[in-house]
Amino acid sequence: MHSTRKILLASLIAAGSISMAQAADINIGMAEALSGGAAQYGHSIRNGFELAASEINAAGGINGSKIKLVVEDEQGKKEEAINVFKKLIFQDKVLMVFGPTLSNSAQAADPIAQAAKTVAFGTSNTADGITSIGNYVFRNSVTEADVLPVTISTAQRKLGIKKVAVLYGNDDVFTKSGYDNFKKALADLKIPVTATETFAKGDVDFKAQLTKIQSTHPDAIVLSALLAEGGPIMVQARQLGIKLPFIGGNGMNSVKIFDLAPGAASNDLWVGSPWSIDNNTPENTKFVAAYKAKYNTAPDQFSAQSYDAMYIAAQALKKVKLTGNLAADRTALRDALPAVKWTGATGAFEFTQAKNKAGKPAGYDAKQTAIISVTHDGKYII
Ligand code: 1QQ
Repeated sequence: MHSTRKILLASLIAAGSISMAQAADINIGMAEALSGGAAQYGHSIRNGFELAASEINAAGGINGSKIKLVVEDEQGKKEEAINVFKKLIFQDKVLMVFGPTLSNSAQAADPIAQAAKTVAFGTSNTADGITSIGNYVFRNSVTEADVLPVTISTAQRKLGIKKVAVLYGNDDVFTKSGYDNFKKALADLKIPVTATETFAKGDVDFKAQLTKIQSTHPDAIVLSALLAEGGPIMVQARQLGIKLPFIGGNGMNSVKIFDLAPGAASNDLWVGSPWSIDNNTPENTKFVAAYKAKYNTAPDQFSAQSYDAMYIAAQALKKVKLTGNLAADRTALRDALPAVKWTGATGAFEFTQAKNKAGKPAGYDAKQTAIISVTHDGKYII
């Protein structure tokens, strides 16, 4: 080798830029909503993945291989989620796919991954039934079924609510599942419902539903919504003079609510999640600082979930001996995932097996405890 080339090569090796026996990259697909109404969540999710991947790669990668994220925008639409899952799995030949953002899209796209025996790992899918699709479907997002009973009982205890009105989106898998679980939790706690009102994706005027709700004099409004509708709902409620607390699901658990419903409009919103920015464990403190340094803004639970998910996948990958046979490697990764235990930004995490509709073992859900917080002056307070 030419001596100057040799020196250049040696200095690159010394700088850690390349290694003598550089292993192939591990391609991981990411299908998230990066445009459209659900992009409010998708951008945070992408940031979390990219931060974790860059940390893992900087620390030497996975047994010498670097993680390479193959990013696709599924636009928060189920048809697009199907398209990009197909592209990532069959064209890009990724080892596994993270996403999609909404349960609505996951219900449509995850069967593609299941049929192709490729892991689909959701970090923000909380509706019932997603992991019943099959044994290649994983999520680290805690379900509405697990969180909402805790949110309702905490709000009942702390606010002394005796009766509530319910408002929900009836054309989305997540908002409908949230409604089902709210309804069950309210019945279990014997809290009467004064009115049940609905809306659809893309609606902008909620005054008719809110006025009806107001006339039934509830103590709180239980809201199963995504941010695109949930933000305007809170604004219009306050405009109508409704100062009641709102009790929301995962869709309302984002700092974006403070932009969409500015000032006092977003006050008194109760939500549950395993993650809080104020949780000062060493893992979360490190995550929050690294996120702020990289993105110049504070993280939210969506970025915390995706950040942890990348580390969870990395723990499984470290145990897998990749052979280069894609089908075998995809299955080996699936087989290694269920045993992963990880303490990250969202606290201690492990998987729990989900069942399909016939009661047979299927995919894997998150086993984590929710913390309930309430918004006040642009902050979630525990
Ligand atoms: C789901 C959700 C949404 C709030 C994700 C952004 O939890 O669709 O399941």
